[in-house]
Amino acid sequence: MNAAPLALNRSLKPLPKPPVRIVHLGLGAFHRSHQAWYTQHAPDAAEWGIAAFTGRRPDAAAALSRQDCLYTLVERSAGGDSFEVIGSIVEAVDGANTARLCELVAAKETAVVTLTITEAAYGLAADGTFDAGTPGAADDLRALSAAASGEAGVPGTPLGRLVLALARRRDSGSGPIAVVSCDNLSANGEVARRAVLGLASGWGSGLAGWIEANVSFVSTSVDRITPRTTEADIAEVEEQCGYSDNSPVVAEPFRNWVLSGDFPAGRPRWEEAGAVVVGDIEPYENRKLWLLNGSHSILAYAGQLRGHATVADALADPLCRKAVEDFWDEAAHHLQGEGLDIPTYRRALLERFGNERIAHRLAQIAADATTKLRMRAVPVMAAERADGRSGAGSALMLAAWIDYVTAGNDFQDPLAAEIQAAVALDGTNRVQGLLRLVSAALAEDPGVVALVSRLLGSFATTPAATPAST
Ligand code: CS2
Repeated sequence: MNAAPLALNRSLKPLPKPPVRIVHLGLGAFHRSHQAWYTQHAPDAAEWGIAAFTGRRPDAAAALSRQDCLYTLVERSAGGDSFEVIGSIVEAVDGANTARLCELVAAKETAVVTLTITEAAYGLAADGTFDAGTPGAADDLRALSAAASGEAGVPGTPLGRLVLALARRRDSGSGPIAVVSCDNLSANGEVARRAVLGLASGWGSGLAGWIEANVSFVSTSVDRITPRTTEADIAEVEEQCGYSDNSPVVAEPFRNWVLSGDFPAGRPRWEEAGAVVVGDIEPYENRKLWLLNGSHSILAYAGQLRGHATVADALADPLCRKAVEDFWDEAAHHLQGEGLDIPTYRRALLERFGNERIAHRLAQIAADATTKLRMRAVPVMAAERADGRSGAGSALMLAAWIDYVTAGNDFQDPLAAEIQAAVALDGTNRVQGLLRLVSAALAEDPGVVALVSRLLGSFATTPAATPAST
C-alpha cells in the first residue's frame, strides 16, 4: 500500500502545535501512552505542548521527528483496537542535547518537567537514600562541579542533566517550576527531590538552596499497561489507518494518574481528562505498586520459570495465579485506607492482566529487579513481619527472582555484577547475598532467609500444557 505519511493528518492539513510548556525526560512508549494522552485530552491542551528528551533510546527522537512528532495511540481492548493520533508532543530531542534542555527549562513559559526515567535512574541505595557513589552519580557530580566553574562539564544521567538545566533556570530568573516524577517508586516526588539535591551539591554556590526554595517535587502514581511496540503493530496501523507511522504505541484502555503536590507555574487541567489530585498519595501509590507492579514481578519470574512469555499466559497458569492471589491477600492487610476498594481493584487487575490481545512480555517486566523488588516485595514483607506474620507471599516473589537469576536467565539490572557475584555463592549464602541487594534488613533476618530458601524451586516444574503466546 502507498500510505501517506503521518506528518499530515487525514485531511492533509498540518495539525496546530501548542507551545512548549512541559519538558519531559524519558521519551518512551509509556510517556506517549500516558502523560501525552492526558495532556492532549486536557481542555486547555492548545496551550500545553511537550518537548520530550530521550533516555535509553536516543533514536526515538529522530524517528518521531521524522513524522512531525505525531504518532498513533492504539488502544487495545479484549474486543478490538481503536486508533487516535496524539499531537501533544511538539518536539522530540536526543537526551544528550543538554543545550536545548537548558534553553527550554530556563524559559519562563516552561512550567513543568515530567520524568519517566525508570526506577533505576534515581540512584537509590538499598535503604532508599540517594547513593552518590554509583558511577553515574559520581561522574555527574564531577561534571556539574566543572560546569559550575565554567569548564566543560556535561552530565550523562537524566537527573544530572536536569540539575544543569535547573542551574540555567535559576540564572535566567524564570522562577519556580514543578518536577513531576512518573516512575513506579514510592514517594517518587520525595525520591526525585533527594536525588536532584544530592546531585546539585556537586554544583556548589547555593544551587541546592535555590532548588529547595523554587522547585516543587510532585508525587504521582501512574498506571497504563504499555507493552513494547512490535513490527506487527506498525503494519496494523498502516493497514487500518491508511498512513504510515513508524512509532505507534499500543496500550490497554485503562489509565490512571494520581498527583499530589504544587505546580507554582501552572499545569494543564489534567483532572478534566480524568487525573485525580489528592492530598495524601501514599495509599493509592501502595495499592498500585504492590497489587499491580508486585504481581507483575511475581508473574515475570515465576511465569518465565514455568515457560510463559506474557502476563496473560502466566496468569492463566494456576500456580502463578495462586502466587499472585496469595500476595494480594498479604498486601491487602496493609491497604486499609478509605475508598481503596481492594476487591474491585483486584477484579479489575485480573481482567486487565487477562487481556490476551495485549502481549505484555514478562522479560520486559523482569528488568531492574533489585530496584523494583525494593518497592514491590520489601515493604509488604516488612509490614507482615512487624505484625507477627511470616510474609510468605512476598517471600515467594523474592524466591522466584532468586531462582530466575540462579537459572542463568538473561537479565538487565543496575546491580548486575553484584547479582552475578552473589549467584556464585552456595546455599544460604547465595540467598542472603541476593536478598542483601534488595534489603539489608531482610537479609539479616534469619527467619526471612530460611523462609525464602524453603520456597526456592516452587516454580521448577513446567505446566503440562503451556498456552500459546499471543
Ligand atoms: C511493569 C510496569 O515493567 C514493569 O515493571 O510492572 O511497567 C507496569 O506495566 C506499569 O506500571 C503499569 O502501569
